[in-house]
Amino acid sequence: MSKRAAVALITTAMAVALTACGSGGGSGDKAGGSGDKALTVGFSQVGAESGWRTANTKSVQDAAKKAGITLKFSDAQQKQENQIKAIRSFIQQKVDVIAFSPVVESGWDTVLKEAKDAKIPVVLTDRAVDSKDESLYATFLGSDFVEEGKKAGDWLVKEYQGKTDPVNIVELQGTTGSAPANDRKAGFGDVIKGDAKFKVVASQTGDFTRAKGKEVMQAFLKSQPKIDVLYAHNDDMALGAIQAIEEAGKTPGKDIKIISVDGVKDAFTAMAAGKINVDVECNPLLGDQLMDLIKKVKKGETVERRIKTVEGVFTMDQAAAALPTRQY
Ligand code: GYE
Repeated sequence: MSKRAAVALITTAMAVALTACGSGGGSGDKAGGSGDKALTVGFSQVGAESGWRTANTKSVQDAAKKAGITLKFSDAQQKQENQIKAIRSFIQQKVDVIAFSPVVESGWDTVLKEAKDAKIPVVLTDRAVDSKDESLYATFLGSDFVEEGKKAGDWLVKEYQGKTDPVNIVELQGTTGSAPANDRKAGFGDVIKGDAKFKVVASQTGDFTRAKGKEVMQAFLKSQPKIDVLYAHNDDMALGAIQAIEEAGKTPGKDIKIISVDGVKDAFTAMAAGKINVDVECNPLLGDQLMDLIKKVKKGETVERRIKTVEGVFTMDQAAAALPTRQY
């Protein structure tokens, strides 16, 4: 028998067994054991704006395949209207579960209500929404972005401990209105506000992309007479900014210290070369955990409302050693 035929046989046998056990259960699972039939999941991804995102997309697609889940994948190209359209189309197609990473935090109540009315559970991944009504989604899996911002701030405070001269900081924000941009800014601001020597002299969005990161950094370099530190909300913007700094004849990592977030391989390479001083890790490999959650939610099992990813902080002196084992 071919491997595929054997798998099909086992799957069928399992399905029969599960239907048999499921029929007596009746804990709100309408189709008795339907939780284990092949699920169809609609997944609306933010876009393909960064290395982090590429790794996240691959993780989700690979995990779905591994879990035997049919994934309807839609790329929103960083536009909320595209995500709303995708979610409506998933509702129309009657998918089992909708998962999505909301590009911005606000403005989701209407479409989430539509999913709820259609009895399709929603799982948030990576980014959060600011909806007051928590019944609009089952759970949220992702990083604590405020914490990441705080870690970035903590590094800075330590780096300038005992010094009194003003420290001029420029900030490259992520996509305007997105949870990671809002929270990374807030967490960082919270930590540095305790010491008046830290001054954010310019702060603007670079939309989480290399091209925008470079462009905005060029403008900062022109308008700011003295920049000591760059805080970039992600690696792609930091990498773009490094180009701008080098083209301006300055040395990234020395003349301008760089704090970044994500921890993608390209940034580790730059860090090992002395161009990024510290990188706060944000793990994009959420696929397997997401598929587990989706299955549980579909079965009506109780899941935690908020599941946080565990992450570290890497400094320049650790970069070279850590580089070979980076998975994204
Ligand atoms: O930091 C950035 C990406 O939402 C955590 O989105 C994610 C962020 C990540 O574009 O690189």
